[in-house]
Amino acid sequence: MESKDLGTTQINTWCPGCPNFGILNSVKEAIAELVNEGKVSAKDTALVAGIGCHGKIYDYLNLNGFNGLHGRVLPVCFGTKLGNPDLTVIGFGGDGDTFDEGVSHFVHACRYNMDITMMVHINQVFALTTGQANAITEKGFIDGSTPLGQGEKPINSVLLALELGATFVARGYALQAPHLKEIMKKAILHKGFSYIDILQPCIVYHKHSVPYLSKNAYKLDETHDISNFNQAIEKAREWDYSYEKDTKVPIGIFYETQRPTFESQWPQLKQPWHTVDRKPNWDSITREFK
Ligand SMILES: Cc1ncc(C[n+]2csc(CCOP(=O)(O)OP(=O)(O)O)c2C)c(N)n1
Ligand code: SF4
Repeated sequence: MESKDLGTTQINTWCPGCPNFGILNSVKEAIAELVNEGKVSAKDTALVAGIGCHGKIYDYLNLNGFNGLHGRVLPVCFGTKLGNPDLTVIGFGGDGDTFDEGVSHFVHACRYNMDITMMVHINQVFALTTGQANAITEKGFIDGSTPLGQGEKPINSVLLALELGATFVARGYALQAPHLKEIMKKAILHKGFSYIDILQPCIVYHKHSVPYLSKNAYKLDETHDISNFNQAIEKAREWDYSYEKDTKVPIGIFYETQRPTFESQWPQLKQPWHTVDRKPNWDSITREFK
């Protein structure tokens, strides 16, 4: 398989130069490589997307899936995985989608450790609706909805995922696509809940993040021990999603550990639903009511 086989004929309506193209190319290459390595099957990969600029990725990937409601990527991922645990389930959310409308689902996804991968496009605004501040926007950000400046500090999404117990936590940068692709491959293969925080600066409504991130993003190297939780927390605290100071922004895998997945702990799920014989014997079921 070539990555172009995962493309579609839909007209792409992202702004020319949007870093979402980097995410699209990375995920196509990651999945094509995993298919060629015999590690996943494209036919058994299910894609779930939210509503927003990020959600359009659903139209541009030739995979099965479901484009759901704003903020509800994770519940659809859960249902898909529970319906057929053999599927490789990948969710794409916006930062507003995931940390505003859908934040409670994120909390429980990290706790549950269901075997799914969640990729969140971090552009620090509600981009599709023209750039309002969201839960990851830095304090002081001025736009039409916050003309006097955003008052609250942003959520540190990597730190949140770690504290909530996600078993794979990483950050990628959409403008460093080969590095992002490698993170995606590892996240998809990880058994448990994988979270990737993907820095995806919106070049229309949050354009100051491009020069900042391009200058300050640096790759975690082998001195970072991904099995060390405290080190991961320390790295996550290096950048607080603000732009006041010139702070280094780590990208790469922060943390990976193993613990039982949600689906492995429920005896009812040991036999996947999709293999159950669904031809009920109506006579015996209704006999006592006759
Ligand atoms: C429940 C609900 N609330 C609000 C909206 C309106 N809405 C559509 S897209 C969007 C912004 C999406 O922002 P984000 O999730 O950050 O994704 P981005 O566009 O930045 O990729 C909003 C608020 C909606 N469709 N549904
Ligand atoms: S509005 Fe921003 S996030 Fe949306 S397509 Fe344009 S550049 Fe990308």
